[in-house]
Order: sequence, then C-alpha cells, then structure tokens
Amino acid sequence: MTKAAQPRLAVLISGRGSNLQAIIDACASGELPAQIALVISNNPDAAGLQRAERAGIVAVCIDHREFGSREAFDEALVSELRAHAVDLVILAGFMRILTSVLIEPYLGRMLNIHPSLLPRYPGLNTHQRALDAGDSEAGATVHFVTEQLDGGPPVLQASVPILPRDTADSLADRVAVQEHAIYPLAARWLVQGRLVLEGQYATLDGTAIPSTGIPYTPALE
Ligand code: NHR
Ligand code: GAR
Repeated sequence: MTKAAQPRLAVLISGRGSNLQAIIDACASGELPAQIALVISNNPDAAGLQRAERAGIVAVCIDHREFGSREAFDEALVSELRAHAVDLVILAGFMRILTSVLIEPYLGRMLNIHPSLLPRYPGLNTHQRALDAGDSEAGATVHFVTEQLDGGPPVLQASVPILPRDTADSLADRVAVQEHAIYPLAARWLVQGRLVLEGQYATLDGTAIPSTGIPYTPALE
C-alpha cells in the first residue's frame, strides 16, 4: 500500500529559527506528519537559513529591501510557494507584515506564533510591554494569519509566570520553551485537517475554540 503524500509546509523566518528547529524536529520524529518543502527568510543574515541547510531543506532568501512595495515582495513569496507546491505556511519569527496578496491564497492554511497572550500586545516588543504593565504572566499564542495583524483567530495559548528579576530577554527565553511545545502541536492539528478556520473563529474537531485559544497543558500532546 502506498503512503498518502504528506502535506508540504513552508516555514517563513527572519532570525534565529528556534521555532523552525522545533518544526524540523517534529517532522523528523513523526509528531508532525508533514514535510518542510521550503524555508524562506526575508533577511539574508538569518541564522535559521543555516539550520534549514543543515537539515537538507531548500532555503531561500527573498530580501524585502529589493522590492518597491509590500505587494511586490508578497508576489515574490507567492510565486516561490507555488513553485514548491506548498500546502501550508508557518510563520516562525517572520518580521514582515503581509498583504492580501499572500494572505488571500493561503487563508485558513497559514499560522503564526506570537509572543504574547493575545489579545494582549499585538505587534512588537511584547515582553517589554508585559513587564512595563506589571503583568504577572506572559506567554505565546498560535493563531491563524488574517489581514488583521496578530488578530486572526487564536488556536493554542501557553502561559508562563513573570518573575521579579525578569528582563525582556529572560522572559523571552521562558516563553520560547513554551513556543517550541505549542507550535508543532498546533501545526499537527492543521496538517491532520482537525483545525479549521471558520471566519471569525477556529474549530478543532468541529468544536469552536475559545477566543483566546485552547489553554496549553502537556496533556494535550
Ligand atoms: N501579516 C498579517 N497580514 N497578519 C498577521 O497576523 C501577521 C502578518 C505578518 C507577520 C507576525 C507578527 C508577530 O507575531 C506576523 C503576523 C511583524 C510586525 C511588524 O511590525 C508585526 C507583527 C508581526 C510581524 N513588522 C515591521 C514591518 O514594517 C518590521 C519590523 C522589523 O523588521 O523589525 O513589516 O509579531
Ligand atoms: C519568537 O519568540 C516568535 O514568537 C517571535 O520572534 C521569535 C522568533 O524566534 N515572533 C515575532 O516576534 C514575530 N513578529 P525564532 O527565530 O528563534 O523562532
């Protein structure tokens, strides 16, 4: 019997690529039944490009600075995704705001991981903003990507405590550990067809997901 072809993922990065590494590892272990067809970075210096190459994955840089508009950059991304027959798109520390040129063709097939407890702190500098607000906890949220920046329906959310001596860096490290647990899990649900975008909300196995996402516990694995 032939095995059904695994869905083809593209992972879009801008930097270190630790979430990319978590996705690579999950594909290798079988936790995530998919293949990474392509890694794209907008930043030629992204360390994640080397991680991809080390894992034998096709990795390309499409430098946004070489394009006259956001739409032209997104056109280049879309043609690369099409050339590699990509089914699902995973934003993993990708730092460029996307337009409808990319969002529309992949709506419902694209996830992001955002380093805050959405709907708190969409946008940048999330950890410093949580510290400045005196919050007692922080976290990360996997959500569907829509045209509304960090505003698409949440899927899965993990919390961590904020400790008295925390800096933005120490907090980011604590949150990153949770990111590496929740992103492969949410990606697995999408790959399995269990996770569906239904307009303003998402469903898992046909049941509506709460507006701040499913609270992560290790038992979900
Ligand atoms: N695009 C859309 N349409 N919707 C989302 O939800 C998106 C998106 C693109 C990226 C990731 C997001 C995050 O998790 C993301 C979600 C970049 C910026 C930003 O301001 C904000 C949020 C996110 C990513 N980027 C600046 C820009 O001008 C550049 C900042 C920089 O290079 O440092 O594109 O946080
Ligand atoms: C992650 O913490 C991710 O949540 C965040 O950047 C980091 C990337 O780390 N994403 C954003 O801020 C998106 N704007 P990584 O490159 O090691 O995965």
